[in-house]
Amino acid sequence: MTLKLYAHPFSSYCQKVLIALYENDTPFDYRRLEVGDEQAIAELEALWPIKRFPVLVDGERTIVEASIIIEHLGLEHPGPVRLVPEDARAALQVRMMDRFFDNYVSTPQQRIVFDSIRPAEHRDSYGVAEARAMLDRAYGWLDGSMAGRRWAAGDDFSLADCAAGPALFYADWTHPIGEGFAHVRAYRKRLLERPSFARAVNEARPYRPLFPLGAPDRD
Ligand SMILES: N[C@@H](CCC(=O)N[C@@H](CS)C(=O)NCC(=O)O)C(=O)O
Repeated sequence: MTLKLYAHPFSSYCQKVLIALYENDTPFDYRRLEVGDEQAIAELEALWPIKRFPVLVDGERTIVEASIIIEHLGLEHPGPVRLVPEDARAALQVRMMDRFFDNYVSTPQQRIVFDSIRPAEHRDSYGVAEARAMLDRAYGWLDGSMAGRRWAAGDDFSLADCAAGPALFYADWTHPIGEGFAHVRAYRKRLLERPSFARAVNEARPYRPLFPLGAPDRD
């Protein structure tokens, strides 16, 4: 049964799942949600009225939420790279770091970007300042955590690194990771060198003009 992924190459949560698929060379049909493709968007809405992506269709099942999709792939379509460890305690550490990147890096990053595309009279400068403060706290905590660590949860590339790649990629564009956070900067660089993430970043290159804050000329 072929997997079908509803996704957009420039979306951070879609890249998170693409990294997992590319890590294991898992075959899938890529249903691209291009801007203006009403048919693809209607299919997405029929599957998931919340209208957030990625969404994975596996036979009769529709799976939503990037982390859950990656967990599903590990259970139903495992490959040589295990992204969630079999050991329950090690898996908990991976899931904790995955939550950290979604909740405290991606969420404030998106809050800043979405604010920038609101009509001027609906902008929320207080909310944006809170989001920037959260990103600084997140960078600080992560810097200590990554000292002496190669990947987010230790020696092995995991679900948490799938989350970290796009989260730190766009967070740095949105609220630059200062030189004081050397371990975070080095980790972001390592992530960019990982072939699965490098491929996702390359596939998204043509969409950079869409970045509302203006994409920097790097990465
Ligand atoms: N919690 C969801 C978040 C998904 C999400 O926010 N996706 C964004 C793209 S990165 C989206 O669907 N944006 C469409 C919109 O905001 O209308 C997950 O982990 O998959």
